[in-house]
Amino acid sequence: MSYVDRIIQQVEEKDGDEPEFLQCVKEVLNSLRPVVESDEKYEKAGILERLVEPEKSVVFRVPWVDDQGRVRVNRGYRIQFSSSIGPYKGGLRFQPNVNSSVIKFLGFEQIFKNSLTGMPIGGGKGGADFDPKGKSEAEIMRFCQSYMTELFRYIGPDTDCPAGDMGVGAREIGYMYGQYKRICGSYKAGALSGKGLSYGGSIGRMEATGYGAVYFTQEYFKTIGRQIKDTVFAVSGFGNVAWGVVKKIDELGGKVVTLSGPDGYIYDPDGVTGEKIDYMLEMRTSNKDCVKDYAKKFHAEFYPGEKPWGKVKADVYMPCATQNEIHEEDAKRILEEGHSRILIEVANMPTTQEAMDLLMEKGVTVLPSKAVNAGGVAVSSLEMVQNAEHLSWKKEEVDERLHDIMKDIFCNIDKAAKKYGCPGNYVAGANLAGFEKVADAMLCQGIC
Ligand code: 2IT
Repeated sequence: MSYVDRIIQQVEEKDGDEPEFLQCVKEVLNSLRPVVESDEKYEKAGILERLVEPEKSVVFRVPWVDDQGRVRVNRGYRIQFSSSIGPYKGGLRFQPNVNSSVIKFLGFEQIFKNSLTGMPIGGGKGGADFDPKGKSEAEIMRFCQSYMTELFRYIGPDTDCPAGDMGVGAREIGYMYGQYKRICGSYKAGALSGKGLSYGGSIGRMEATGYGAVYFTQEYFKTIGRQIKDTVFAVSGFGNVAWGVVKKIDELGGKVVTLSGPDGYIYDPDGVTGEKIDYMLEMRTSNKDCVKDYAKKFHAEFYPGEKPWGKVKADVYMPCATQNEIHEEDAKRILEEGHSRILIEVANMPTTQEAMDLLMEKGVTVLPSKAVNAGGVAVSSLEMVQNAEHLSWKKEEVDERLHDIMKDIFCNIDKAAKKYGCPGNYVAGANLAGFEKVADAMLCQGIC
């Protein structure tokens, strides 16, 4: 049995009850065959068996009191997956469907994504099965404070630096940072990123994931002679990531015609522009978790319970909502609709393996999320740099560095795909390029 097959089998046996984790381990390991099976040094050093096992993971109780005085308890997580190339780095997700499988898949992805940024950051992820929907401001603050009261002992500027993810934005980071500072008794700004601009945050962090995704898209477009301004995009989601994507596409003259939420999708053939973009932020902070209100306010079409894949005419599909939102039947519909041949993943792992295999087999170009959305964590890392320097950079400086990082990522994954004999397969290219640096660091540092 080959090295890759042996490790996949081992993960199936040990972690077979964690479907999302198993899904992303299989995707990554299968594409690493050309490198790990070409030289026995990887197997000798146990690189893969070490990579699939988190260095440390903590699960903890998060007790808090709701506005009615009732005691509530949620489950908190922090998985510190790999510190081979730097301190653990990765977001916190507050969502009811958070469990150890979801956090482990996100943490595993983060190892390779962070490596692709070229910054010295390891991989980690955390969160809680807390549902921000319908919670009051005071409840959110109490929850964040309680969460940090346990998390604080595991993080720090040189240890582990969490940031936001779904359900965790600037407001939540603010409450968590306040509690962290209080417990520590010192101002360690680099222990959290995504902070507000008045207390150590980086300008441009809020936009970074979305802007980075569009800069990345521009690099790919150069290879096929396309421009953002002549392109119609179908986007899903309406949160922070979708917002940044829509804002940058609009600025560059392109058109976004859909947004989605758990309640369905909206189709706005005039394009999401101007005040409609600002309204996306209002929808997120309202904690209602739906997009129907957009359709009402701006006279757009609303399709309850549906997703836009293959249902609207667009040149490019850009899932920005959550994992596994494009299933095999969506992929079939995209192929039948026949207009779009480009899928740009922005959410983490938005495509199921079956859908991905089908689309790629039929020649659809897939740009993988761990490369496309790396701009978010890249600017988080720039925030850590600014915090270490006790300085704040100007908008132009952050934006220029983000732009350069995204260009480099595209160039590196394209090169890796060619080097290992799968030109144009950006999914494999991203895994291979991300892996190279991490594996090299592991080989240098001995068995640890
Ligand atoms: O998925 C991601 O890369 C994030 N949620 C951002 C992580 C970070 O540390 O900025």
